[in-house]
Amino acid sequence: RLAALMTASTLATACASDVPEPKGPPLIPLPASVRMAEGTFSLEAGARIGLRAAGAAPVAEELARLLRRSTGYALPVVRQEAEITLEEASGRDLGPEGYTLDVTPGMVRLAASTPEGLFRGVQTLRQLLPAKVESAGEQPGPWTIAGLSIEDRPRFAYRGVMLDVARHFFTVEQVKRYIDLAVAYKVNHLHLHLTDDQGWRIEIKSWPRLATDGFYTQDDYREIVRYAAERFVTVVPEIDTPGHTNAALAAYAELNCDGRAREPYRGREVGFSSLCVGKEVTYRFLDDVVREMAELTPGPYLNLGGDEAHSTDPADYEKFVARAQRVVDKYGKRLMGWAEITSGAVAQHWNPREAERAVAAVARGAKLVMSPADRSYLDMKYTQDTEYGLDWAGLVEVADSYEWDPATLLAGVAEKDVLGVEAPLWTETLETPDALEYMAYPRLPGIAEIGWSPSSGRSWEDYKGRLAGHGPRWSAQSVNYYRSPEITWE
Ligand code: TNX
Repeated sequence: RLAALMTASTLATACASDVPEPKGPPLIPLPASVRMAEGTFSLEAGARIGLRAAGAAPVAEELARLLRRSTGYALPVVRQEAEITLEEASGRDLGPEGYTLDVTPGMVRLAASTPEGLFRGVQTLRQLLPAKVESAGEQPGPWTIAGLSIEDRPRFAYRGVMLDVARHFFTVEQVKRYIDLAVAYKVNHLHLHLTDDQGWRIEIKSWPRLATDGFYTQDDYREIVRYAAERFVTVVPEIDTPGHTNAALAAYAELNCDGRAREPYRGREVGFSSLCVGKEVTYRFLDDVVREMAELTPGPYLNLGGDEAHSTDPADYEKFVARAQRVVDKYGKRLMGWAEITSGAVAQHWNPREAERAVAAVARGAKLVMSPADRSYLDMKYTQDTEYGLDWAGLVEVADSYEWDPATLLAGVAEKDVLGVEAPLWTETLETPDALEYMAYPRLPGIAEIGWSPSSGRSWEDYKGRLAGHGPRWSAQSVNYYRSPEITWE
């Protein structure tokens, strides 16, 4: 009997047993369960994509588009069982994002309870094919996949990336590429840090002077939201308040307590700006901004920041957040913020030196998104010599960013308190897509795996072997990734 049973945990410990088990495919994130099977599937020129699931035509078309580019095959999408079939899971609920994937010599069968589950499964299928499948131009075959059977679903519901488009602005096309690269790792939230001291990057129609230079019109923003939704990614907009607001304080004099407009700011300091908590105009401003952002946001969350409000009096801070919570409620959204926020449904743990804030948020009933700066901040330098980035939370090599668990990181925070994980990318030092990619790859896939895969199956030794196989995938897409010496790249 050649077929070997491998669960996530035996995959990781395969070499410890006497019987040599076949190495699993280098998938990231590691699926909940992988069983190798006999035989090999080969994608041939005459293959079709069979669609037998309601609402999943865009998913089938997206798969076809991807495979056509590199194989050059026609790959028509047909409404019957075919060589690659996408279907509704029969008789069982795999959850909103779960899927099964069976590869046999005659057929690839992907099944899920939702189109979203099929989309996540398509990402696994991509990674089972040779790296050249990611190329933009036609490549020679063969296009084979070893027989196997996967059953998979995520550990956490929220697996996010954050992009700071305030310190440096990134265009709609650049954000789309950032989304494209991240969804391959089953990321399902894009948190956009839209405003900060250095810039206000989203058009607000009722306060037209906020965004003047390098910003998204509301139509641009809708296009990002639409593009993300097509890939089952929820956009979480962040309007940082009451600190990190110099751009607004520069645009509108009346938002300052002294009524005098601030100078535009280009530096890297934090904590020097604050909305004027005592003025009613502040709440008209907040109401207008939250209303317009809520209208633009199909997802449940509105993030109002709340971090590093060092220039806001603590009592004023509490007052401000309480009113902000009411405004967000009024427009039917759930308040999200950094761990300092004293209200809200979701708080984000970020500062390793202030873990007690995250624990306090849990005590107030919030769920946590875990983004510890010394693990998941993609703007931290890898080594002293890294050309870009900051090091206030330390140097974060690939192993450092991978070897932690959201449910055991903080005393007083358990699995049930955790909504998920996020990898934020702050852009004080990053001006180009190449720089973004250099900091995000290869760390972002590790954070995505921490959010998706069962902790029992994860180990650095196993992960670094799988990660090595992703270098050629990034090369095929011209991703400017960091060739970490911790990895023996393929
Ligand atoms: C801390 S994380 C900040 C940001 C900086 C970042 C740089 C957080 C809530 N605040 O304003 O850009 O560090 O790593």
